[in-house]
Amino acid sequence: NIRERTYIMVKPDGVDRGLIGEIAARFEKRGFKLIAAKLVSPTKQHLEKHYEDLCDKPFFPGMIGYMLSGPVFAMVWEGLDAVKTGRVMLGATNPLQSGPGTIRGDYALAVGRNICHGSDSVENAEKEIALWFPEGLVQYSRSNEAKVYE
Ligand code: YYY
Ligand code: MG
Repeated sequence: NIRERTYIMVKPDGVDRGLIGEIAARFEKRGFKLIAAKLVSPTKQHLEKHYEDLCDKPFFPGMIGYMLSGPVFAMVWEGLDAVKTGRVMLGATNPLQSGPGTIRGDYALAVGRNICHGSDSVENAEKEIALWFPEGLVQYSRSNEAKVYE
């Protein structure tokens, strides 16, 4: 589905380390279409909602604290198999297991400082996009579509 959408977020450590452009550039150059983006300081309640499936995990409080340490850069990217491909581009949750060429494999070392988030299923992507962009997305057509897709 070339209209599949995924929620990609540069976490506070990624923002602080100056990696917003680097991470966005990888999705942009791959051929994905940016349909929403903003720098935002989410509340604790908002982050707890985003990570609600993990609320029983021992690392949850520390992870929420880290996510509150600075602003995040929220993005929605659209394109062929965006959810699965986005996860491949991010790399494994633990950066030590992320291959070179992936975002985490190139820029991170610790699981609790893995610089970026990407939706893990189409269903969760839809939930996350609604949570982070209640104002809606940006509609426009791209002139390069026939070069990106056959
Ligand atoms: O989707 P992904 O970010 O790759 O991993 P999740 O299992 O959804 O965990 C979310 C987030 O929690 C992860 O990116 C870092 C943090 N975390 C952690 O700090 N320690 C762990 N053992 C597992 C996850
Ligand atoms: Mg996850």
